[in-house]
Amino acid sequence: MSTMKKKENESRADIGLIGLAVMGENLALNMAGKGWKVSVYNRTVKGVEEGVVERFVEGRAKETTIQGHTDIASFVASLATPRKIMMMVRAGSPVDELMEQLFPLLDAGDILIDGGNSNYEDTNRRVTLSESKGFRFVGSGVSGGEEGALNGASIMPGGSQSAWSEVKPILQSIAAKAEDGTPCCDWIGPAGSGHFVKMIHNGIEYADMQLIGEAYWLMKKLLKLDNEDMADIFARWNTLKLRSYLVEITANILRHKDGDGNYLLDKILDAAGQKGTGKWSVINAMELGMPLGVIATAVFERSFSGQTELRKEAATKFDLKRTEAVHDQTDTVNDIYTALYASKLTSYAQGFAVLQKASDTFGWNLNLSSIARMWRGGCIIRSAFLNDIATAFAAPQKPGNLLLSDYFEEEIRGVLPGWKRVVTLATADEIPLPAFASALNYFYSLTSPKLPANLIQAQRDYFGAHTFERIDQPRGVFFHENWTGHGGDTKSGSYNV
Ligand code: NBP
Repeated sequence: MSTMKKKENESRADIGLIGLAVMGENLALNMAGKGWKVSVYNRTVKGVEEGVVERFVEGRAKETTIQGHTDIASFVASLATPRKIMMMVRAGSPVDELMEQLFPLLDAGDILIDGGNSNYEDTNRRVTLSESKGFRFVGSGVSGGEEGALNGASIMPGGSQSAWSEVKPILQSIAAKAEDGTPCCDWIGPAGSGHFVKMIHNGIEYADMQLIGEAYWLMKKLLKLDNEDMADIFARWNTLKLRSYLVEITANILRHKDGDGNYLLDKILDAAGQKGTGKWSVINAMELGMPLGVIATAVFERSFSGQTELRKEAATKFDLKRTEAVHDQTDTVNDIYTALYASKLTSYAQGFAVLQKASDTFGWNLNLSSIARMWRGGCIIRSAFLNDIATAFAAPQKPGNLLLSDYFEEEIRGVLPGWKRVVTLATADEIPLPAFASALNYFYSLTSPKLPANLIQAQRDYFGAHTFERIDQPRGVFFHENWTGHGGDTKSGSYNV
């Protein structure tokens, strides 16, 4: 590049950002605050969203150097090469539409970054498409909501490897910093791996929220604690091993009063919504043949919560005694703490096992310890025990399952009695706690050298000639039994899903 061209390039913006909704605006302000020259663009839909760019540049961005563009070509031209363009638009077809508009305006080596919640398979496709045209594509999960976008998010980039050194200084500067000062952003791996990791992050978030909900419900229904008592308990837990953003905000939510002086939480309808990343986590775990029961339970419980009329009707038909028993409050609260800790751990163990399986299946070479470190700050599931998880996965002998690492094996040993007591107590007192129970049952299955699947396989062979392996023969040798005496010897084709 000639000196003149170099100078021209230096005067241009370091990064461009497209999509000025809540995430895009705050990320742009975060970047500008870190000293980067930022250009922004938002499509203008006449009569609907007219003036989005002007409103931002004249409003929140007024005191900054952020340049606004209402024309995509002038936006692209304002960027230093290789161009770095971050898209913060609605996931799905908007990303493809935007890419089609951008492609003719780009030069070889330019980098598109999709920071939205895209499906990782879309990102696989977009990386391949962009690279086939000589461009680079980074699919990056961003977690932390509005607050994280402005003050530091957890950022999970993957895709075109050669883009990492170019985007790393910018992305790491706007990422949250863990307590040891490390940025919560590092390279995840090729193709759609960044979005896959973000998806599992969100799945874990669903499970964390369901488990905290069950802990709250047990204290309310089983122990009849009031909101202030429960807020104190969650606040105390937030100083212990359960220290995390979600536990912290739960204490705040429990104390929050409405305008009339009553607790707002008690007035909120018990019907939880969802946007889909929990569901995607479960679908993908199923595709990979991996158990992800705690997250699946959390997703199904959100669906169930929406069936309010059905639940009301069922409650009138079954007069369950519910919560008549009196339990020692201190002991039971301690047991709920241990059950929440153990169930959370189980959910993380399942989530990380899915990541490992995806890594092996797709050849991503994921670093689970680094992923755990990236989730320590900025994101919704940030928590103290991610330090212990990162350490467990950094061990020279990587555990086959998180719960089997030396540290967590000891932890589970310590909390198992309380975990069992809580599940037993609530079941007997007819209080639903599906995620706690699912987690405990996963642990029981995990630690069972034998399971009743011999019977399932026998049934499959009985009705469908699906064959079985025998314990007295090597693995991989399949047998078929003529169970009824009048079946034939023909076996069904065997395949696994
Ligand atoms: P939204 O997901 O609501 O998306 C709105 C933005 O997308 C607007 O700038 C809109 O432009 C733009 N857009 C749409 Br819709 N269709 C477009 C198209 N065909 N071409 C160009 N632009 C288009 O915004 P958000 O809540 O800020 O989220 C942005 C991304 O980040 C999403 O993928 C989201 O899932 C993800 N995310 C959100 C959060 C959160 O807490 N909100 C957290 C983490 C990740 P317009 O102004 O012209 O309509």
